Amino acid sequence: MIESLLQERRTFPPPESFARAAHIPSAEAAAALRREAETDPDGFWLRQAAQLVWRRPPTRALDASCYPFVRWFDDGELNLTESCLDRHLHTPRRNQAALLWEGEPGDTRVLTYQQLHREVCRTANVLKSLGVRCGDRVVLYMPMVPELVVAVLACARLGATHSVIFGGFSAEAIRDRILDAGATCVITADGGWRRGKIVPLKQNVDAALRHCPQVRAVLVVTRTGESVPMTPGRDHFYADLVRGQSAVCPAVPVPAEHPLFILYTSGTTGKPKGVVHSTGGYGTQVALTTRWVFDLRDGDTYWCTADIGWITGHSYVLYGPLLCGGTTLLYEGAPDTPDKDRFWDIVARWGVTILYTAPTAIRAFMRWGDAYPARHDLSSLRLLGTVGEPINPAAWTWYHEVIGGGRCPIVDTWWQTETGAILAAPLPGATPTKPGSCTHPLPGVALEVVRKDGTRCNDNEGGYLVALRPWPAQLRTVWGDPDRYRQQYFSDIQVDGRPVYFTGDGARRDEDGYLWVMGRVDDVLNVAGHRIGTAEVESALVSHPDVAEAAVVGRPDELKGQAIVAFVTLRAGRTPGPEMQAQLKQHVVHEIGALARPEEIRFTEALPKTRSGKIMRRLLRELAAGGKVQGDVTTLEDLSVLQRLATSADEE
Ligand code: 7RM
Repeated sequence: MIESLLQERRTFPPPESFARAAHIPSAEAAAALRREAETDPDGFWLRQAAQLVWRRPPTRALDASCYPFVRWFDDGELNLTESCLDRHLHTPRRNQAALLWEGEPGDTRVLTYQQLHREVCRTANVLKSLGVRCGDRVVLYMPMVPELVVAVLACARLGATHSVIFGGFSAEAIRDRILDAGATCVITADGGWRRGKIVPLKQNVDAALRHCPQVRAVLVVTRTGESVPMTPGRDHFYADLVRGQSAVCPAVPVPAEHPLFILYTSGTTGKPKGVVHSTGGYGTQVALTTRWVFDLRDGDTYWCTADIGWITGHSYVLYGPLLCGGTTLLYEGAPDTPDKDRFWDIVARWGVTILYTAPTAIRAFMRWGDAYPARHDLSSLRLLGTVGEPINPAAWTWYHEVIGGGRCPIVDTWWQTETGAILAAPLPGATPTKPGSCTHPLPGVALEVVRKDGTRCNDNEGGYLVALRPWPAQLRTVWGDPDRYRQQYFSDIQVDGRPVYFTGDGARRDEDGYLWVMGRVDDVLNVAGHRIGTAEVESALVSHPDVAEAAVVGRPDELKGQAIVAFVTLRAGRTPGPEMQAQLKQHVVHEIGALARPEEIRFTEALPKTRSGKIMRRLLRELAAGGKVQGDVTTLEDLSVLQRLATSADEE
């Protein structure tokens, strides 16, 4: 059992004006959907699937005969790019913006649905000319430019499985992923812009390819114009090949279960874990959740700030909004370039109506201060979203007030690379929100909080977050390693004698049925026999007006089993020191109780994060225990953070 100590009691009902126009406009409408999904799940999901364009519509929903390996819409055939693009070509939407793009230097581009369709077809023809066929794997290592969206869709057009590697990864990481996927073609760029500097993408690809003889072709998009070495016969400039290509390219229909993409995510071992997503099930649930959770509609300017190298970018920058016929904004660069108001400048200039970002970014904005958003008119915003980590109520409140002007619902969306689509979130026109809770599983989704033995937890009893039933967008396997799929996700917990999907997260449900994710169970603290989730102690620390961000870990302690060590980043202009340490310890005691009192508080300029912005508590745990960091640090975003943390500890 994981004890739950912190209680947030405020609730925020959907604003009436928002609810009136929403796709799901009331609690009654939401309840009706839940009932429909519970009483006839197959019918429910088949009706949702019918929102896509199928060459052969499916007649079956779930096939669990090889559970935990599952199939959805098994007898259907489709090409997902027809749902994203072709369906709009004979409607007025063809002249609507599909993509709004802004580069870090300030250059911009807009592509209508018709233009995007043409570019995708031309690029698909280029790939075809390079020998790419249905079922091949293509690796993409690119900056956030329109050509990345085009390249992803061009692969899907041909039935080639794409694997996007985030532009911050090293040559070694690219090599491992190319080899694991067995990719034969790589699409990259000469470079990309990040904080005014060029990221040497092509150079990294060249280094990776020294060990990947099966890669026959490299396509290089020109972004920075820097000269890059080209290997004759293997490397081609995109501009040279796309010139003269036909803007017609028939979409290749594939079975619903065809792998649309592989996305690598860090595992506990060094070997990359290739999460495999399907076409029909993934497309169905991503489209559905975009409509339900973001309430996306005509006229919206939708901005999800994630990089397409992450699942959030796949599902909610690219596929979700395009499947809904929406307008999606892409920004290439950093949030503090040229200044710390870049995001607010973008929101104001493009008139962004829906903004979806991560708690780590929100906490950075809080830390930078209110003056930056205050410079801009943010009144176009109507809905805010968050994803990636538990959001501390303090950061939620800041987001709600300072960015949302108190008028925008916030959707706290819980999901994973493996789930493909959002599984728990408020329906913004129907669900009252509580700061820090992702509220309820979406209709049709069976998330539950259980004990190690599979029995259901009581209200407010912390436990393990599991999915009792399969869902259409779930991962199908780990690429090339089905045993790892079963072992990793289905071997920890059984409910009624049947293995269920374990998310790796700890959570509780409160007395109103609201879900509170308490962090990864690997990170759970154990103080004097009390198992405490990291999220609650961190949340208490961040609710102090001087704290911007906090991460807590356990350090082995003879007396208590573990003692809590807190790593704290202060807001701009606050002074670290013994007095602040005492104050913060007292604050936690006041907010939670003496058992959560940090034994030690360490101030730091920055916390170690993954490249997608999640705090890496494992590294802090090793530091707190007094040792050197031994484990794998390849997913760390900024190595110097670790060095600085290590030196600050030495100085104490
Ligand atoms: C989309 C994404 C997944 C892990 C997940 C959680 C944490 C994500 C929330 C959250 C609390 C949220 N995919 N997480 N969203 N925790 N509230 N709304 O982030 O595969 O990279 O990470 O992220 O621990 O298991 S991911």
